[in-house]
Amino acid sequence: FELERSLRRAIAQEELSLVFQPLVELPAQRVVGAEVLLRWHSAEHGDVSPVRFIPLAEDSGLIVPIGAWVLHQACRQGRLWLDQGLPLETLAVNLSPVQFMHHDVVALVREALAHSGFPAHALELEITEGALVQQVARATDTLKALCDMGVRVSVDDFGTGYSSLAYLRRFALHKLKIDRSFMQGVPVERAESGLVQGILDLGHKLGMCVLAEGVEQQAQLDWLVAAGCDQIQGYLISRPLPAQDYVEWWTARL
Ligand code: G
Ligand code: G
Ligand code: MN
Ligand code: NA
Repeated sequence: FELERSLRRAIAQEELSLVFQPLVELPAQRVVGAEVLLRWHSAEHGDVSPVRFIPLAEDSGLIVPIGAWVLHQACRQGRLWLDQGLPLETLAVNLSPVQFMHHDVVALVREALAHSGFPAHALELEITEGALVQQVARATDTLKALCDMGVRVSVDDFGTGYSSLAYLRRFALHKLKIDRSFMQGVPVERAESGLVQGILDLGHKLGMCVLAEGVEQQAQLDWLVAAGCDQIQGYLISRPLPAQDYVEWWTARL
């Protein structure tokens, strides 16, 4: 409750910030962009993990203004990087299921793109499986509208939800992001490696891009290259970085 009161003031107090984790294309390890992740440094509570405050924001409705702030801020940052000549192809922003199901996400995205001048084709929205299957008709309309705008949508934490696979065919989805929990057994565990290979094949058969999250070891990267994985992200490449550090890290690799 105390935490919720602080969170309510976090935007106005400028306690929220964004960090950026590089997305890398295989096999060349070319940087294509970043996933945007939210950070909160509270005056009263210090650094609070999104694992704690995102659920709180969802329960209290604060996710609506916070989610809007993240999207606007991310698009503004992306526009600045494009203006600096950085070859940004993908800026991936997480959307809460609460936002996706109960609010006009299409209007929000249109506004953020218009205000910032960030191109729709460089924006990717990450949603979890659960958000897609609760209100199928509504989700279909939302995804269709986003797709018509040129915005891509990816499935975050793929493989951990309770949904059927049927939705993959029904919806216009660009990318599967294999949850990082699957990566722990790669390449040593046969069963887990088999699961990852299966998801790669499934995604590719459906014409989707497949990204592996949570890549921490060179042996995992080598295995993923051989398995035909399209993109990776994880501590092996880089931790999520503040904007300035991200640009320096990226520039050094160009
Ligand atoms: O960055 P970190 O690994 O601490 O994030 C933990 C969780 O918080 C992840 O599940 C991530 O998707 C979620 N998260 C981080 N930033 C955002 C955000 O901007 N919006 C939403 N909805 N979730 C976020
Ligand atoms: O749920 P989502 O995929 O949005 O969560 C992303 C979260 O995963 C971020 O909070 C980020 O800090 C974390 N993360 C990113 N790369 C790694 C990694 O290589 N290992 C682990 N353990 N966590 C990671
Ligand atoms: Mn994500
Ligand atoms: Na994930």
